[in-house]
Amino acid sequence: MSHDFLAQVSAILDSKYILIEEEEKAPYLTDWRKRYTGKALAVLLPATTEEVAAIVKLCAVTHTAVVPQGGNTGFCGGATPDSSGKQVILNLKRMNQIREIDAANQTISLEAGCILQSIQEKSAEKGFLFPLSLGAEGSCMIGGNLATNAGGTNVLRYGNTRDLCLGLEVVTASGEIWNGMKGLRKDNTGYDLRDLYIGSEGTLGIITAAVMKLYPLPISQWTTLAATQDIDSTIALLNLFQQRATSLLTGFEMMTKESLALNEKHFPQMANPLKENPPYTILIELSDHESEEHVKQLLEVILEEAFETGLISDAVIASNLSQANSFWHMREHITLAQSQEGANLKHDITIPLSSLDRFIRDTDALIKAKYPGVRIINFGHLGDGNLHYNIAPPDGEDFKAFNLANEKPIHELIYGQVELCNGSISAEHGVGQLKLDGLRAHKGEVAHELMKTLKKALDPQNILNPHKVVSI
Ligand code: FAD
Ligand code: 2HG
Ligand code: ZN
Repeated sequence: MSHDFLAQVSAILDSKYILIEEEEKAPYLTDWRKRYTGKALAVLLPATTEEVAAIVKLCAVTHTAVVPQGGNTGFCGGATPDSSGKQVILNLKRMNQIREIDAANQTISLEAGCILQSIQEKSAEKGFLFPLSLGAEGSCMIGGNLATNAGGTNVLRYGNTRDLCLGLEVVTASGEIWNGMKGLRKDNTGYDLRDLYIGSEGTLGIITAAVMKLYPLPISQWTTLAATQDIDSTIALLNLFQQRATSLLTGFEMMTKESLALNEKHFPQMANPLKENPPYTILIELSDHESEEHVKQLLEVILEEAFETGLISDAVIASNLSQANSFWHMREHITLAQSQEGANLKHDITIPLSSLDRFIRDTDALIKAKYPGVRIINFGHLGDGNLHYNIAPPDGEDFKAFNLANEKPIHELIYGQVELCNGSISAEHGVGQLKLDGLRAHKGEVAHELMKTLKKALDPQNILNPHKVVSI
């Protein structure tokens, strides 16, 4: 069967785009965190939608499972094949053309393999903002962003990837091409297929192209770091900014003292500019389409009010772009500092803002009581109620042994608290293979069964990224 597949796929792709040697395949077989390594019959590199369709048709005929892959920066092992060596990876990096920037419609039509940063740059050249922004933007691809419904640092103002998408082109499990490339802001013609494919992590179809929204470029951006002493004043600070700055508030990120201490350990040049690394450091960004002065004055007035009411004890406003960038780098480097430290246990969760204080207080207390000395590396997109509530073993303890013994009960404890607060066990990173069991346990019976029904209907042979998200 596998020889059949390889023989037939060479009629679709030039042999240099069919990787079968171990050393050629290796870079595609392990995820970014090096948590999962799989095997693959081949890594396929198509350049057109028609090639993708022909490959998936062949997969359907030969019952070959296919694992779609973009930049391979995902955190849930969704783009890593299993260990059978029978699955093929379909990496879309050669599909990297921008098809059109429609200035009047404020949209960009582009192929799935476009790298996020290059989309931002190309949009800016035409005077537009493409607001999706995340730490992996130099290598993740829009197809992967759509497949995971990625979030990032601008969700507060512009929404997540789903909110930015107007149309899709998808290759279905039988190898047909669905052309939904419409740049419409209204289209109520029955079930929303676009929304079904977004966030489906390659389990329902292969996204080959998309129409995404563009926005006017802001003319001025002001970034500040502010110190808070506890989570209650942090939420109150967010509410103050939401009330006073309304839609000019484009970023509200939270970093705990422990997160920034870890950063400083691995990247000493990234020391917190606030005095004495406070319990919570908040990165706030305002963006404006009016004058520089307007937004700066607004920021100063709000910070003054926050000082006077005791919500913050210290603040630094970035005086230029390079200082603003250094604040953002500090925030983005926490993930890198964690991976240098060791394989921490990640919990990408959302909690309603009104329950965040309870969640943090209760969960911190439970974790500290049960696992004395563990490090809680808690940071995230606070404006969205999205915490990266990550756990590392006590300083000096072996990560591997700690994780082996404690991973499951720690996940259970944290996800139990998430459930008590009516939150979600995956805010923005998706499910992949990492949270397959978690989804089964926490999504709710009815929702889980409906998801399985959809999977069976759209991929009856179970060839699209099997055993990711849901198992059927
Ligand atoms: P991949 O990792 O290649 O794939 C992810 C999933 O999508 C897999 O299940 C894969 O099978 C599927 N897939 C990929 N392409 C397609 C396609 N064309 N059609 C169908 N399915 C497809 N994520 C956030 O949400 N917010 C963040 O702030 C954030 N920050 C990060 C910072 C760092 C340093 C890193 C390394 C990662 C971060 N991530 C973040 C996670 C990751 O970057 C996102 O999940 C991103 O959207 C994945 O894109 P990718 O192209 O790398 O996809
Ligand atoms: C971020 O917000 C990413 O920086 C990564 O989503 C989070 O490392 C993490 O857990
Ligand atoms: Zn994040």
